[in-house]
Amino acid sequence: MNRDWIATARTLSQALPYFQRFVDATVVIKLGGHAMGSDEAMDEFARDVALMRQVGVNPVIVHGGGPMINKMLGRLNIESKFVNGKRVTDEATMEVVEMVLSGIVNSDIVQAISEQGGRAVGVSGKDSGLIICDQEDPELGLVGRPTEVNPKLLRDLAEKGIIPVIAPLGMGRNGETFNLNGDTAAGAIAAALKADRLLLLTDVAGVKNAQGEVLTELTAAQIREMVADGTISGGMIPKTQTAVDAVEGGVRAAVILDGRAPNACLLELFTEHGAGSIIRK
Ligand code: X2W
Repeated sequence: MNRDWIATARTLSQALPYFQRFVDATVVIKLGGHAMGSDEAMDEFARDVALMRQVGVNPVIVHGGGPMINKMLGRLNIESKFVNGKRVTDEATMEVVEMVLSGIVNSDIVQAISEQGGRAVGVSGKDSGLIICDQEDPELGLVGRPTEVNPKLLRDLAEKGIIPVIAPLGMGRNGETFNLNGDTAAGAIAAALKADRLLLLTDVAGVKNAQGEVLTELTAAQIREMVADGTISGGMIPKTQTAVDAVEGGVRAAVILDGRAPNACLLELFTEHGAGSIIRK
């Protein structure tokens, strides 16, 4: 018999304890715009998500789409402006953000999961009062800060085996639509669900020490120290902050990992090896 098939069967057999460990687990996955490299990468991500559902995990997908929003704003001659990594969002920008996130990115992910035989439904934080926001900072315009998350819709969908795919928008108390950073939205949803895992898929291998080596296990206290002494800097600051807030808000563990690596989610959940940096309280 071909050795590859023997190896495949062995791999499946070795995954059994991991499948068992994650039966009925809620795993919130943030898929960043930078991690959505190519059609092939999207198909592979979708297959991994469909497989998770098949073995009894309840995956909840929250996506970003910053690069896609930038591209569309460029086509419309609207300037992209960021303050501390967040998009300054006026009304014209908000229209484009909503159009791209809900109309393009969300529906592409839903379609990719459907093509792999999963049952996925696209929603935004505005559906069923999922994410209620206040304005984060007047300087940022229509950028929201989640104040209330109502995850009942997500529980109802999970019970029926349906995978929710969520665009990071929120509704204001006075009928506004707010733009949310994708990581912020994923963290808030994971905390409201008291998720077993929050996987933050990005385009770096994980949290690195001063020597540039990826640290596989970290605590919230260690992250705080590394931010204070400058070892964690730039875009990794909000990402690690999301992870820390999530674990302190009741998520069992958060993982920062490279979404472009092959089968990143499966490697993290279903093998001893794991992937990226796991952060616990
Ligand atoms: C983000 C939403 C998309 C996002 C934006 O407008 O770009 C804010 O900055 P990535 O791909 O995860 O960066 N919202 C407030 O978070 O995309």
